[in-house]
Amino acid sequence: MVSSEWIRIAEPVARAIAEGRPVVTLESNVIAHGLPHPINLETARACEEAVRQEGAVPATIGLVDGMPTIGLNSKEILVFAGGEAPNGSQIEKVSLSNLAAAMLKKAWGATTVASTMRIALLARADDCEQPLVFSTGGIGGIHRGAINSFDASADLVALATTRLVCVCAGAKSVLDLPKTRECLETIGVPVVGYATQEFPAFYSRGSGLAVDFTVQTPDEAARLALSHWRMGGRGAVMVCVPVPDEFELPIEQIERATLEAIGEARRLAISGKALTPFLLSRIEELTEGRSTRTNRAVLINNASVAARIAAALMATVR
Ligand code: PSU
Ligand code: MN
Repeated sequence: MVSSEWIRIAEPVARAIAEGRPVVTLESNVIAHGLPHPINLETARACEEAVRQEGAVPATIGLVDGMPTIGLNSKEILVFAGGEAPNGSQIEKVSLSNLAAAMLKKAWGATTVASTMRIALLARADDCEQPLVFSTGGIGGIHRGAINSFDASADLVALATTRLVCVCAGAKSVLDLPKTRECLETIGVPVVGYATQEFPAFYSRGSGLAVDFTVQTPDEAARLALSHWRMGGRGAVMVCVPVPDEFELPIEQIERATLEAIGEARRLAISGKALTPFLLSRIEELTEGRSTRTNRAVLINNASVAARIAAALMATVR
């Protein structure tokens, strides 16, 4: 374990980076707050395994006793999956605005797309430009009703400012996808379709919205990302991988569950940070677990594609 006063990097991760081998970073919020127990634990392990299968090193990121940790060990992942810190308190959802506070409080923090990506960049030495890859299910974005609530995920801010490849199945379909898509364009994030022309809708393969560019191989994705950064791009490149066919859920079915969950959230006055976890868990119940099965497949498939892109990036920059 490579540690400083404010960061811990697991040995295999530090070594891979020093030797220029591919690494895939993964978030912990989806483990603690995105999937039900015990599928969350099994999925977290399966994602790491998928990364290893493709010859890359997985690095799941979270806050352990306030310490940003790049490469959680299996005991730590078990704690995140249980949702409860060793002192008995609930594991907090940590994004950009509460990261520093969670560190000072020495909290166990489940990091979102935004905070995970930010911490991921700290895995490298100051002078190291090694390209990094991050993999998740669906990014956060502009919530439905944002016109009144102003609820837009800090994931968008992180995507605009964090230079790595973000592999995902588009944005979570509980969001306002057209507005999220517009926002990605505004902030200059290339939205790349992995063997698709459409911006995926997370549980479903298509949304009717277009991507900026379609790649067919990890190598093409790597070249697009490097070209974006060479032209001064300072943010992420989003590589959108549609859910594998056999796990796709019909968009009407998900939409029905989503509208019902959103209605309930409104009646219960659930908003802000609590909204996304609430919607995901209600949709899980309303679809009798089908959404979870699909979410799991998306996460594992994305981790595997991310590992191949990481390998292609390393081969290209070498
Ligand atoms: N996508 C999923 N499951 C999740 C999330 C996204 O399939 O649990 C989580 C991610 O951690 C993402 C967060 O960063 O939701 C966004 O939350 P918010 O909308 O509150 O920013
Ligand atoms: Mn929000």
